[in-house]
Amino acid sequence: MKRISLTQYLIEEQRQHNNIPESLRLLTEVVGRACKTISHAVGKGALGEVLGSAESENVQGEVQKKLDIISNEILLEANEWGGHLAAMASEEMEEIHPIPNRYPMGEYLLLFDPLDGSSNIDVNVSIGTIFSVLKAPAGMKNPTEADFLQPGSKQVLAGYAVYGPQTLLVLTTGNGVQAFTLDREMGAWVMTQKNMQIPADTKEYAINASNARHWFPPVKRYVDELQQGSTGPRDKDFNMRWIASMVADVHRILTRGGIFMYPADARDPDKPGKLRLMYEANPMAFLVEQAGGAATDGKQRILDIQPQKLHQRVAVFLGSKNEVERVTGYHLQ
Ligand code: AHM
Ligand code: MG
Repeated sequence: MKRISLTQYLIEEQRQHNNIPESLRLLTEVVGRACKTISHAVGKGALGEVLGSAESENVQGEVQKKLDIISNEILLEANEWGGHLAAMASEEMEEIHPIPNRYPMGEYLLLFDPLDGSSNIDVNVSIGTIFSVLKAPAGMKNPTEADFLQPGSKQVLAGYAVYGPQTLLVLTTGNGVQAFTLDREMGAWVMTQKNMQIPADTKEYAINASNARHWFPPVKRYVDELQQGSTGPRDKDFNMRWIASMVADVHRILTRGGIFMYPADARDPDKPGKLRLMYEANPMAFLVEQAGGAATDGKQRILDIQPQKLHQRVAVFLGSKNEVERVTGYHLQ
């Protein structure tokens, strides 16, 4: 099989479709390089003394793991000096991070969850990095949080790296979803899946069922029907998977279909779900739609939501189209 590197893919994509300006391509390569460095740190585990908690909390009040902080630093340092970005924002930082004055200011805004699936870090289960790129508003001089508050439909690039048995980089620039595997000997991203497609139907669902008692009626109804299997209204048996790393769950869905749910629930009306809109739900929704799937918050398309805050949370239903439409329909009835 002819090997196509990330660089070659991006250049050919630009030639054929004119959808990846040079600065976006270079920015993508920098993010890919940072993910290689994170993959290396993750792979060292206890030998690199990177496991365990740090003594700090992030903006969401969650205890930070050492690897959360290391990965955040790696992404900031890699992306600061290239001249492609105006500012960055991260799950691990309360405020946005404008590019320091000593470097030229570029035209893009980068958002990331540097290490998603933190609860899996210390137990050697797949974790990942999620990223999203927006264009800075025209005429912007000093970037502020308000410049980031654009709906997900404005993303020009989104993707994730998953650090599992293999390290993969999966991305979209709005022309399908491609996956690259890290060739560890060569240090290169090599394309291994082109145009990933999510089947419209599935027999697999993913939800943290320990929250069942808090679910609202539409989610209860939907999951209850799945669990009745071939003796219930769905007439078929469903299987469940829950990795508790969104990247790994979404990667499975991009590979073989399925529905992923992190609903809002009755616990806290001010906290709709657990996942963050701008650097978790939006990039995943862009990828899933580009692979023929659907992504909603139960009522509307995630990519249409106008963000109010950088760290805003959102309910998430994504994956195989017919299932996402069904559970969304139950919410709208
Ligand atoms: P994190 O960004 O702090 O790691 O939290 C996000 C993760 C997702 O990767 C995953 O889908 C979810 O939290 C798992 O939540 P739970 O602990 O309820 O299973
Ligand atoms: Mg995270």
